[in-house]
Amino acid sequence: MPDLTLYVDLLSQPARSVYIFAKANNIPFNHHEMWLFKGDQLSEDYAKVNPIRKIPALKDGNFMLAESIAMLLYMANKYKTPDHWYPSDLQKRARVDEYLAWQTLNTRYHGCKLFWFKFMAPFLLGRELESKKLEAALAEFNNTMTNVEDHFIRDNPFIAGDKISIADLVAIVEIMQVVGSGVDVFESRPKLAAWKQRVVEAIGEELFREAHAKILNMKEELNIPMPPVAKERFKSRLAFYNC
Ligand SMILES: N[C@@H](CCC(=O)N[C@@H](CS)C(=O)NCC(=O)O)C(=O)O
Repeated sequence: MPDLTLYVDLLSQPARSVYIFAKANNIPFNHHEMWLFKGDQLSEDYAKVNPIRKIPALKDGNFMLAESIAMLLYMANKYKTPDHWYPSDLQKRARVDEYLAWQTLNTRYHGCKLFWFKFMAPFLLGRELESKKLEAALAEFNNTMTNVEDHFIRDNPFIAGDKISIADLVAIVEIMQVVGSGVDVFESRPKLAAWKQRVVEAIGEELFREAHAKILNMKEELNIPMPPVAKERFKSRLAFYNC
């Protein structure tokens, strides 16, 4: 059995990034399936792996790690993955670092907010959110996508230049979360759509499809009863996004 275990639910965008990275690089790992909507992240057993109780988590022997970006860099370093994922070239690496620093309060935050507005909040509250709120969240996300195109992709095939890096992987899983909530992000953005196609080809179409099957089929998830403890946990997040 491999030493490395990844605790993932492919509904989660950070979980998809570590899963895709490990698979695309043929890194051997135990796939520990977690179920966010059932509240697996709240169990005492999981708290021993990740006391922050968020998904994903990485365990390598006795070493435990939270935070997907740290996991991606750990795997890139430990398994000496091809240089393009986290380039040794100073300025290319700085481009990757720039996106990884920026995305937290931009693609990740605004993408998650839209996902919560379009999907989680109606499910938890039993009603749609006011259209004004939705429009504002959509505008913020659109502004973020313009920054991704104009500042991060520019005229390059990928964020760090000619080849895919961790930055592209983190960006695509974040954007696909919004696609999963029913927004056609690529429709009026040919530059972003062309970049997405290059990212999918670099990752491999089959792996990309497999990793995104769950998020692109979100409605199925809602047919599974959510235990009260998980429902309360998610309801407590509504205020974070100002739903
Ligand atoms: N910054 C963390 C975010 C982890 C995170 O927020 N995970 C969410 C799913 S996307 C989660 O576990 N939520 C469940 C909960 O809060 O109970 C990372 O990149 O790993």
